[in-house]
Amino acid sequence: PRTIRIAAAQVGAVHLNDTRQNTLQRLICLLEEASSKGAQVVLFPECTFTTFFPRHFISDEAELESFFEHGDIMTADNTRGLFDKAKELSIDICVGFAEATNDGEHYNTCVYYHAKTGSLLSKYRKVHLPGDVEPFEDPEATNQLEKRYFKPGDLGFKAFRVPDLTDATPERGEPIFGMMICNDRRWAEAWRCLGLQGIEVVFCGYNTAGFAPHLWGTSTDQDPKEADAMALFHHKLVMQAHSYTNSCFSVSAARCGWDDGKYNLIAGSTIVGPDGKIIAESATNEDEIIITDCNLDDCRAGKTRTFNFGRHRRTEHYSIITLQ
Ligand code: CDT
Repeated sequence: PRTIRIAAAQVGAVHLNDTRQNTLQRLICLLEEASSKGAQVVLFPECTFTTFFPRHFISDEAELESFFEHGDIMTADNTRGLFDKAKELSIDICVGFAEATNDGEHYNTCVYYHAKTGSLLSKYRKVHLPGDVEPFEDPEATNQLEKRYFKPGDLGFKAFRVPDLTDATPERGEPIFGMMICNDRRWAEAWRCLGLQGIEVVFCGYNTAGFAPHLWGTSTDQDPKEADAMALFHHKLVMQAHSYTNSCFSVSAARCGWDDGKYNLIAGSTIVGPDGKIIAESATNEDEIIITDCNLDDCRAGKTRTFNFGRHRRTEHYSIITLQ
């Protein structure tokens, strides 16, 4: 069988003043724990290496740049330790980070690192950037300034094959993986772009505010408990529904907990099967590994029957989706 042991590394609170070395060390510990449990691939969250800085209005350019990764993510001082450890343990990792390019552009990015070859097999830049360009007037509001700090991703939704994880069979080939980042998971279009490429596992790291009344705008968002439960419900709803309608596994990893004791991010890291059921789920809002075996052949039933795209889709009615 084409079975892969996949883990999500949930990362608890990361405060504004936490040192990068301390955060990096926590990520390495999580990777070691996943390795001791036999993981072959580990997903880390969105913007893994720092606190989720888009909640803050940062006007000082140098301070803002300090949250971004510059240069080669595999060898830069602030991030190298995780990639070196992945190589040492022979585990592939998918990890999110704030990317500053040599041309001075900024993206919300993740990469898939293939341990055996020590190389990046794929890079994805977040397409759906939530939030605003301008901060809220209320100084107490939690901002989501992704539209200010990042450019929309320019790499599309590209599935990719990953060697060395399973014994490839001639008729199925190597596993087909794809990546999205946080808000992307709410968009059926993102999933379908991957689904149409025969995706078998979708990886998605996230930072989702549990209580941020200015952001969500729903009737439940004034009560912190209700708001948190609703955000968690919507997270699971989209992961389960879209895994089902694209007949694929999905893995999600939260950056969660109370950053600075003040900003609540939901937990709820999950691994979902192609039938839409949750197979593994985090139990805390702290650093935690969830892990399970995924038999990719379980994707076949959906892909050949109910969601056989070639037989059942009616593309003549879908053109409205790509009109402006
Ligand atoms: N990081 C990220 O994309 N967070 C968003 C928050 C929504 S803003 C209302 C999310 O979709 O989870």
